[in-house]
Amino acid sequence: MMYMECSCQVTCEDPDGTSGCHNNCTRGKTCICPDGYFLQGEHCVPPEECGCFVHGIGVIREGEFYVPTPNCSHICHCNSGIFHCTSYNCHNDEICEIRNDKLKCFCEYGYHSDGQSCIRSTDCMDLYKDGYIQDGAYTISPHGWTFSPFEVYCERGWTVFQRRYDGSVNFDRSWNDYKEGFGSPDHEMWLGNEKLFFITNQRDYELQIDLVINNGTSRYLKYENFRISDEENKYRILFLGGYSGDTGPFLYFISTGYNYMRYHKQQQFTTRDRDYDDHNQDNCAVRHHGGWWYSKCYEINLNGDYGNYTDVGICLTKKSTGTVELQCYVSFTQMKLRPEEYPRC
Ligand SMILES: [Ca+2]
Repeated sequence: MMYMECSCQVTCEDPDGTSGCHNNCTRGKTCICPDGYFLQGEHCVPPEECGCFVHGIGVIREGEFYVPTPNCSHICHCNSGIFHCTSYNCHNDEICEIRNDKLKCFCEYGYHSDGQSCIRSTDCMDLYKDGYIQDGAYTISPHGWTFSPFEVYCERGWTVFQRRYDGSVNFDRSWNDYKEGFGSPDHEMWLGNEKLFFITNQRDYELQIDLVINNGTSRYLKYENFRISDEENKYRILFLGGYSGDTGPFLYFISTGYNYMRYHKQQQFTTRDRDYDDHNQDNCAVRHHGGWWYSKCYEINLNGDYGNYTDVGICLTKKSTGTVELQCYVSFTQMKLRPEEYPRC
């Protein structure tokens, strides 16, 4: 063993060293095993000598398990440093496969486990409540959705449906593209109006818009009760409730009680090939190069030009003493949904 500053001690019971790290670090200098060795009792041993070592995987933590067979017919739990293997079978709604480098029975896509059985994942909050807390792409299937489950990006329980940060994805697209969605969950994307309709109509959702300005400052706009209609009603914004946010003086008139999205409430969606805006002479989506809930035309348009004006970024309108000007300083946008019943922090 070596005598050194506090470090994370890996043991056969705790191969990540998380508990040893915590304990040892409160005591300052201590004796720990050299790199590559695990503490077992009072001795340092190579990992192969730990009781719950698996070739190709490593040391399995005490209380954890691994599945040794490709068809998930057995499961082996590590108890008191020894594997105890029993027969194992995937249920009807489960499939045996490797996800995140781990082989086991997983719920089918669009479903998640509540510890007992597989239940439908209708949004990211369903997954988050059942322990899927890592940000990333997950598969959901909202109530009423009869097509294949689809991927969304989940961020601490929020379901993200729009994101832009470098202008690499073209947002000047057709009605059908906006209906189906485009881009990919962890990059620039529009989830799709049809999916958005099904998500927002299964319960009440709050809408949050995250913005980053060119200088790196993060801001947000939040609205209670956001819901859109179906395609027959042109994906109109049916509900848009109370506003809150921290846009402050940077977005000028926010501080006076005005909010951008309110201008778009009750508006139908317009794309370059379907004009449902309030502008008699023009199609706002053609003029501003992206589908949106235009009126005549917008006060916020997160799907419009990215970096085509003097400043780099997405444009918002700024009204001051009777004049209207564009300010194109938003470099990052994200639109996301969370059920209203989620407790406020
Ligand atoms: Ca028009």
